[in-house]
Amino acid sequence: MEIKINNVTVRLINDDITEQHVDAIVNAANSSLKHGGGVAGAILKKGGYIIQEESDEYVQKHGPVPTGGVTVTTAGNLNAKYIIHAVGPVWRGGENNEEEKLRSAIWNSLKTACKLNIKTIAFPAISSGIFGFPVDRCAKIFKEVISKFTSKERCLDEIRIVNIDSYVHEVFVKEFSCD
Ligand code: AR6
Repeated sequence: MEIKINNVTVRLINDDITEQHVDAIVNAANSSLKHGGGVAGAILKKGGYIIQEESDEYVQKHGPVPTGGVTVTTAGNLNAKYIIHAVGPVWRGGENNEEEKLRSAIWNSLKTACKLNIKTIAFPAISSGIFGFPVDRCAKIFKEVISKFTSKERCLDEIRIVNIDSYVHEVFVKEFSCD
């Protein structure tokens, strides 16, 4: 599915995010940047251990990345220039600012992409896997943040949201299809 939001192309793709050819791939990371399963595991497997090494160096120097925050490493063997590691919230029932923290993780990723002067970015559905964030709320928040961001900043040409799981993909398609 492809739509325009404030003149930016938004593409929803049912695929492995590590197969994308974009300037930056966003990782669904944890605060200690210990890349385990899900998207993080796939990025490490295909991108190479250099991504974990750079992540470890960052944490040693600056400490853990706060929830809602991001940091950047190179992308190793992936078809991208950068990995933007975004730390989404663990879902704990919704009363712990989870939605706000997910908004920050997406917003900070977009802001970082603009600072890096890049044009295309691919997002996973941050927090909606191992971290248990409800998929429909996650899709709503993505749409809301992308709309708000692109109404202010014109730096990006294309934003992709890529999910390997066809159910999650369909939930996003439904959300982005309605006004
Ligand atoms: N490509 C595209 N989407 C994927 C892929 C892939 N290769 N793999 C999973 N998804 P998750 P989180 C989807 O668990 O919930 C790791 O251990 C998946 O269907 O990767 O933020 C980290 O190190 C789901 O919709 O991220 C953290 O500790 C979405 O991507 C923790 O998991 C996000 O799932 C982060 O958990």
